[in-house]
Amino acid sequence: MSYVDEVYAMVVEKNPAQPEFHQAVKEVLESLRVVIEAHEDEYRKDALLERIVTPERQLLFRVPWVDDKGQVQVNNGYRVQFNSAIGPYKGGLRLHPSVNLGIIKFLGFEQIFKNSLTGLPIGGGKGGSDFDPKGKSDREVMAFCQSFMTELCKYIGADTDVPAGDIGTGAREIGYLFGQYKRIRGLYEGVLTGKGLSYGGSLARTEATGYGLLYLTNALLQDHGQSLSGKTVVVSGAGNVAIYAIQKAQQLGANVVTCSDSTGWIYDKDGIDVELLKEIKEVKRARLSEYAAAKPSAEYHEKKNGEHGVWTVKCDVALPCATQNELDLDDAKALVANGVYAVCEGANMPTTLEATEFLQKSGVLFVPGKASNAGGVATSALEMSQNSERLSWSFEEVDQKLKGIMENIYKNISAAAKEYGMEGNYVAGANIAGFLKVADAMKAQGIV
Ligand code: NDP
Ligand code: 2IT
Repeated sequence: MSYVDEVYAMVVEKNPAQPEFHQAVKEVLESLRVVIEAHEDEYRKDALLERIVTPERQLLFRVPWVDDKGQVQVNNGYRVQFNSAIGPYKGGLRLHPSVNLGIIKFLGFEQIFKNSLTGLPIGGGKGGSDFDPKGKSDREVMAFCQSFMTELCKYIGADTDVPAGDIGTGAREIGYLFGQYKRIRGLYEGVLTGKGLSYGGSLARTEATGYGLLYLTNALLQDHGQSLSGKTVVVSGAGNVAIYAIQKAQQLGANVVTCSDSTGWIYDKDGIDVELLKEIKEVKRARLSEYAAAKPSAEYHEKKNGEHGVWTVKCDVALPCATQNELDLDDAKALVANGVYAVCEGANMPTTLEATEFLQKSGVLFVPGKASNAGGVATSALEMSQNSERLSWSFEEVDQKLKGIMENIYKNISAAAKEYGMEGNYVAGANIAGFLKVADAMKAQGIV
């Protein structure tokens, strides 16, 4: 058996019941096959692959908190410190009932290569909890965040591990987490990113993942002699990534006709009204059905099992920005039948392996999340730089740097794919380019 196949079999055996983690590892290892085979003896002797698929440290902890009725609730807390070869662990905290160790490991593993692609000195990590902020009062969310940080604060710090937002963790949660860290550790430092602007946050971090996705998509289209102007775009999700992806796509001249949440989806032929969407999702924390109630041009479709939602809408560009495995083979077939030109992932691993393969074989330009959604974590790294030098840069300065980073990522993944004989395969390009830097740093640092 080849080294790549052996390591994948080992991952499946040693990490039972973690299908998302297996999926993420499989995608990366398949892409690396050509690189590994060229240096198989050296990598095997150093157990490089075994080390890269094994987290440096996994923290699992109890998070007890008291709800508004006086009842004690208990959630699971996680932080997986996956790889620190190129910098302190960096990655978000997900708060969603579906969170388990396998999900956090898949996200942490992806983060290693994504962070490497940014060109900035950040290692890979991820954390979170099965706590569901939906429907909770602000006090309940604060109680949870304080309890979560009371344990987590022992293991993180501005130079060791710097968490941030992800699904269910936005500005409110980051504020409560930061307050508790400062209170217990007595340190005013950049231990979290995505902070509010009044206490060390960076301008443009809120917009960064969505804007970055569009900067990369724009670079991709330009490289193929196209532009976003006049293109029809479908977006899934209605959270942080989706909202600012829609906004930037519109600024670049596209017509964005869909968005979705966990209960249903919107088709608005006149184009999504971002201000209305922000009011419903960021301020009222309400359901998308309210969008259609407020805007006559919009249709609301309740989510049903087996229904393919936004992917059935005819479009030129599709941007999945909600969650993992939200775009399956049937969705990919529907997109191709409707003539889709490019799919760029805003979420982490939103496209199944079968769907990815089908899109690529059908000639659709496909960019994986670890490249196209890296603008969020890249801007987090810019927030860390600003915190270290105790300065704040202007919106324009951060936004310009973000744009440069995304264009550079596109250039690098494109060049890596070409160099290894897979021109246009951006999955391979992203995995190879991300891996080579981490592997080089791991080799230089010896067996640790
Ligand atoms: P948010 O919590 O702000 O928004 C998530 C959106 O996706 C919401 O509209 C939510 O619906 C929907 N959603 C979440 N889970 C499900 C599900 N199981 N089924 C259907 N819909 C779902 O999260 P973000 O926008 O921050 O994150 C979206 C994706 O982008 C995730 O994959 C995340 O890992 C990734 N990402 C985020 C970055 C960031 O900086 N925030 C950076 C890079 C990647 P509802 O409104 O009903 O909750
Ligand atoms: O998936 C991601 O890259 C994020 N959720 C952002 C991580 C970060 O540290 O900003």
